Amino acid sequence: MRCGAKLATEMRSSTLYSAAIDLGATSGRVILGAWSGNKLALTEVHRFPNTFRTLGAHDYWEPGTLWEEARRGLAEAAAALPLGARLASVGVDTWGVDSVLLNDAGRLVFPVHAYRDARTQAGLAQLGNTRAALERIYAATGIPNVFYNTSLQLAETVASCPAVADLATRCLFLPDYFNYLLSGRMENEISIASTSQLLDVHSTGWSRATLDHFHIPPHWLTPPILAGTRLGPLSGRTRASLGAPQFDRTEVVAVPGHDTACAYDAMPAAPDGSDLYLSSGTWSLVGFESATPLLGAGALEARIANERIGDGRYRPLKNVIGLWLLEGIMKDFSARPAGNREWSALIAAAEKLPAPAALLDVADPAFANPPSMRAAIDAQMKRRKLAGPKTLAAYTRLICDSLGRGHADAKAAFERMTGRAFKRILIVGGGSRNSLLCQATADAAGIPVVSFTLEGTAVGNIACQLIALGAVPDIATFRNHLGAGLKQKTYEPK
Ligand code: LFR
Repeated sequence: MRCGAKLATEMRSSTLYSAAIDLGATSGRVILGAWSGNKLALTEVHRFPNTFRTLGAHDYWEPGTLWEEARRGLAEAAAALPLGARLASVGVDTWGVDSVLLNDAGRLVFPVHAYRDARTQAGLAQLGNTRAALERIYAATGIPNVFYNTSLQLAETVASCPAVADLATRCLFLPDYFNYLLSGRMENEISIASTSQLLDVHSTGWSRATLDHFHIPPHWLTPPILAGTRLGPLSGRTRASLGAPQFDRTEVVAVPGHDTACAYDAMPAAPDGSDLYLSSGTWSLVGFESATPLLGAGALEARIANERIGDGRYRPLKNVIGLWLLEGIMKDFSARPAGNREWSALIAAAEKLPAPAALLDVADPAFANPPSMRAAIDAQMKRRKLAGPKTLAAYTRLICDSLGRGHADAKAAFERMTGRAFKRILIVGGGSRNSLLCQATADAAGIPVVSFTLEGTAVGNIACQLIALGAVPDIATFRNHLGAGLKQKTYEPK
């Protein structure tokens, strides 16, 4: 949606302030963006840790805590504005797949499970063992059978608590839910909807056959909106709770609700499509943009997820386990580097070690949510009759080299299937600061890795708001402006 040309001109001439609420599985942040003279300046106004809580046999998020932190961040954003300035807009993105069930009055009718909850394991195995159903569902949704899929989660909810089918009238994904709290509007946004394994891969609607397969009430979901839709001003309640005049005309914009979609939007990629994208954080998401999905037996075998860009096009990607491995190992060594200096020292120590004789099989399902990551890695090494690492630096080396190989395998699979030849891998996210990981990826893939000092997800989130407000014409123009001022580092393959 665009606002009038007059307003757009007015906005271009002065600074426009937008806030990104970016919720990650291990940390959340609120970032204030100031857009002026075709340049985006970011200020991180609030950062907080996030974690799921285990209660009995299950894992849950705390939506109340997340909302509280989001509101605190908005208050900080208002406090950071220059005198007299106002916040033009706000947008929310989160990790994928997790959802809330509500009634028409917007009340939560079921606890919010976290995607690493083992409750989907039985459903995962069942679908994995039913080839015909697996093929049908992949052909319908373009999403492979992964333990965290919303499809498996909602199927388990309905099977274990059948009464929920009557209690709940709506299913909103997490960013949709926060958009609802902010604006009062219940909508499903397409990029986050596409992580569910319930969206029809050939249209922008839901796959009825897939909903039926998982016994999910179809009325829980409404036709997804595209990213960039303006949801309206902050609701009276939210506006009142924030109190400050800076929020008087703040608009809620449905940005790409999926953090990975936001991160991809921020990639200053070559317009000819020759760059492969790597969003590297808790997960490694390797993919590219495409007008068409990648389907068929080869794509299913390679576990390619045809997630959607906010405008409805495709982001075929492979999800490699990511730095979750390293986060897990840190817990086992209770030696988490305190700051950037300590991180650099650990990476430098790992870089000095000889390359490991054999790499991890990063697709091992045992790595999904183990009680001890070190024990899970050791068990795999033992099973394969390999000597395991002993020190934190040695684990770090093994993990980074193995992820590099995983990234390169994803590239090879995409090239095989599309006939494309990627020339560079662009990396954003926490992993872009990890020189060991960047070099390992370049070495394994045989092409340069270009890392950007860029809060990719927040930048993509804000880019969508700027486009919705009419301050920037489209994402290609935004990337052009962004690329001009970015610091980058290139890792050549050795
Ligand atoms: C990254 C991410 C991935 C998704 C995983 C689980 O934060 O959104 O894209 O596959 O979380 O939802």
